[in-house]
Amino acid sequence: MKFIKPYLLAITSLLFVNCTSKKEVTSLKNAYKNDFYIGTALSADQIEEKDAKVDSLIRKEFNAITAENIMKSMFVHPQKDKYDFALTEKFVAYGEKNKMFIHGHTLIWHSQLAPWMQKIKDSTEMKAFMKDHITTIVSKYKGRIDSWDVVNEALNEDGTLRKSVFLNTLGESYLIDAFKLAAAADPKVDLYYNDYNNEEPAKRAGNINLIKKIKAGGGKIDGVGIQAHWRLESPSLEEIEKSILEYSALGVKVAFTELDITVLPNPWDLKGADVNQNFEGSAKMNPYPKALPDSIQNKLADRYASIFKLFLKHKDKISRVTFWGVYDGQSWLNGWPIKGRTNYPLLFDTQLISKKAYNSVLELKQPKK
Ligand code: 9MR
Repeated sequence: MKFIKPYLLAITSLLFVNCTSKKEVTSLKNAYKNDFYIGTALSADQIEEKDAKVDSLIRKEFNAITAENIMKSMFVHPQKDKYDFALTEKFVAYGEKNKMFIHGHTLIWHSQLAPWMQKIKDSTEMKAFMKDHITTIVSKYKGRIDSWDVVNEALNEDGTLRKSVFLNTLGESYLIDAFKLAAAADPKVDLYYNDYNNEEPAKRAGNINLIKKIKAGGGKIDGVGIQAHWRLESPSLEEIEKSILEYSALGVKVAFTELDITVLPNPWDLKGADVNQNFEGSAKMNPYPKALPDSIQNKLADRYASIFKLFLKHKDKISRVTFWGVYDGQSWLNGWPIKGRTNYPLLFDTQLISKKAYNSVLELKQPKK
């Protein structure tokens, strides 16, 4: 009997050590901890920790966070003289409490603007808005938010500048000014330009020009965000790799900021298709309302594996890979470009169970014996 206790103790502690070290590796953030941050976008409910199961999944798997909506200008700056930081406070506190990398999304974006901002017509008023908006928000979180999307989606698909309310009132100098204002408010925070499809050749060329212009004009730009709202078949790995190489050759970090992969048919691929309401409720456009067939589950897993393999190859150039949402049930892709579909773009399903794609991403760091 005398010996049983120490033996038991030794076995229990061995088990404990094993469990904790196993726990260490079986999460995305731990598996990739020496490579780049693994982030997720949080909804308002997730910021408020409304669902304990979702919350523990977030804390287990991710070490970087972006607010999916609550920091956009219409929410944070609803009236000219009124800011609402209630949810941003919770978001930043959540990241700090969980020792996560905190990314701010987004300062200057033509979309989700408050109605009062949409009415700005002249350059004096717009200049004043930009100065107040950027300075107030960035200085408030100086030293607490780690990086910012300073400008979001300023480019057209052909690489020219989008005719946004900012371009129309201020001309292209607004881009340089936005980065200057953000750097003045927090000289140490990392500043990003963020866009979708900027891995495609024409838009990429426009994005490269833009980065060069910002730098030449004396703006501080530290990184480019490739949103990565991708498909099973495209973009090609070659274009993604070229983008990583060409952007990083400019001396900026590359982040994949809103990663998800749609598995549903795209109305724009069908010639002559009218995107409007026509497809709602159509079985053709919503082929997997109940479950994803194994064949597609496997395709998704292979696609994620090849993408992460490429990311690992260039990990020295990549700062962060953030998924646009925690699990499939929450994804914006269930509502866009057609409302009411069931999509499967992320690594966790609607029940929060990890999918085959999760294993394929993890296995790249834990090769099967
Ligand atoms: O996921 C966001 C969705 O909940 C909002 O309704 C939408 C409004 O424009 O914005 C979505 O997030 C977008 C992000 O802020 C910028 N890049 C494209 C994202 C998907 O539309």
